[in-house]
Amino acid sequence: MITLYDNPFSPFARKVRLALRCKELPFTSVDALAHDELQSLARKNPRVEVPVLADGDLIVRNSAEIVAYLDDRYGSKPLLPEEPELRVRAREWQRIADSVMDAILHDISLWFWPTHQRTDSPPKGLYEAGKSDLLVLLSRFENDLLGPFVCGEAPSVADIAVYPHITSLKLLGIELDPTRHPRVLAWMRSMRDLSWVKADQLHIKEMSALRFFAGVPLVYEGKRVVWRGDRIEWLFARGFANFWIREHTEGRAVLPPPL
Ligand SMILES: N[C@@H](CCC(=O)N[C@@H](CS)C(=O)NCC(=O)O)C(=O)O
Repeated sequence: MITLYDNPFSPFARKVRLALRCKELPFTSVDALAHDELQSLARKNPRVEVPVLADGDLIVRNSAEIVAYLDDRYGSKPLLPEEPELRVRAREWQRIADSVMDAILHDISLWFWPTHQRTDSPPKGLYEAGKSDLLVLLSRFENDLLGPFVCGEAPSVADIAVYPHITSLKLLGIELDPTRHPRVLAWMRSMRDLSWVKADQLHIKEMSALRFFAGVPLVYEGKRVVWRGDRIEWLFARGFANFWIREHTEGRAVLPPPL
């Protein structure tokens, strides 16, 4: 029996749910970032991060390792292509999604989160720097798409890693442009047409309604933000180190436990 320590708003958890649904593996989802689940999550993952997958007694942490494990254990509908060149491409786009797209989107979106009641404004120029870097990545993605999916005819780990990030662009006011990004838009349609992507969209919709229904007390941390390395790296590289240091000094930015 598979249990996913999950969260409806985590792009990494979404990647794993998409892998499970693509492979038609039944699973139970636990919203592990909710207050009353955090201690239990900490026992499974010392970094207190989702996703974590429990397959019977086996615990697998970190989305890329979980998807690789699912491919190793459950061969049907492999998420890594056969050819070495395509495997390089699939892994590279997964890494770009996990470490660069995620970092930028995380850093510029704090003021948009329904779980955080921030009353301040983003540091001047942060949103613009994020938008400009995301547009560079989108152009690269546009030029690199091989077919309806990143590696050609079949979806791979690259598609399920990138998709959660691209779907969040609209919320941040970043629109895909039919003249600059026609192939990315076609790829979005190919993704949305997959029955297992549709099923997961429904899951997110239902969980959001449950979590943010008027009058329901907030089940997530509302003030402190856990900052992983990649997210700090992008912020510092773009000249916003002072913002992070102030956040940390004032107790709003915390780091994952080091071990
Ligand atoms: N490298 C990890 C990253 C996972 C990650 O950053 N998870 C975030 C949610 S998107 C998390 O659980 N953060 C802890 C928190 O927000 O309390 C993976 O790929 O699984």
